[in-house]
Amino acid sequence: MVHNQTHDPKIALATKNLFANPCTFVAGVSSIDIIKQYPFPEVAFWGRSNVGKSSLMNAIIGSKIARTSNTPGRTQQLNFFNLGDKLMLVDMPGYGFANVPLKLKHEWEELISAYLNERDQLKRVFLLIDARHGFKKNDIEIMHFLDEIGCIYQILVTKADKISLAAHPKLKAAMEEELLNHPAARPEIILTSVERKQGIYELQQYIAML
Ligand SMILES: Nc1nc2c(ncn2[C@@H]2O[C@H](COP(=O)(O)OP(=O)(O)O)[C@@H](O)[C@H]2O)c(=O)[nH]1
Ligand SMILES: [Mg+2]
Repeated sequence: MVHNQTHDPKIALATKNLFANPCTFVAGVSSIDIIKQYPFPEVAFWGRSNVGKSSLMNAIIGSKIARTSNTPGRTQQLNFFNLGDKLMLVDMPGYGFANVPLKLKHEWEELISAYLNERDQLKRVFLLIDARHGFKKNDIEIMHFLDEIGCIYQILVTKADKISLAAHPKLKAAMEEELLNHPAARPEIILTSVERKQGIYELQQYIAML
């Protein structure tokens, strides 16, 4: 949202420089043991399947990432994308197939748990929420899990174009109220739409400032 954008020329330049870098697919890993340690910071994108993770990552990177991000079979891996040896973007496996309560029992859930608990480079988890649905039960479960392990996360609303502009403040207010129950959540919410290119630059700035 425009009002959250900063016009500080230093931040604008840092943002421009960071996202001018080429982005390359590094690896998809399914075991914590084979996750290489890279010296640069990481941000991870998480959310229900189909929430718009790949689309949003593509939007902030440009089209350079698109070819590899959505390859079938990589859905239960952590996918690492290297942005110019400056930053690693991590595409996490989506959750919420059917309405099964989340139990961290499957192999890939253990992978996620180990990754979130142990990864020193991880600077921020972005938790994506579909504007049409708001927080679902399994989103709340994930948030409690992140609170428990003390993993700082930031809510990004996706597909903001799918609800009316008039509904934006109401959605935000309801979500902000829920966030009061979540100590590891950053209080601010960024509304995004890949369709309308809304919130993309704001998110780039946020990442550059990390
Ligand atoms: N209208 C609209 N559709 C979107 C937006 N972002 C993603 N989508 C659509 O949502 C679907 C799932 O997106 P995808 O990025 O594959 O979700 P992922 O499973 O979380 O990686 C695709 O059909 C996208 O085109 C958006 O901002 N607006
Ligand atoms: Mg995807």
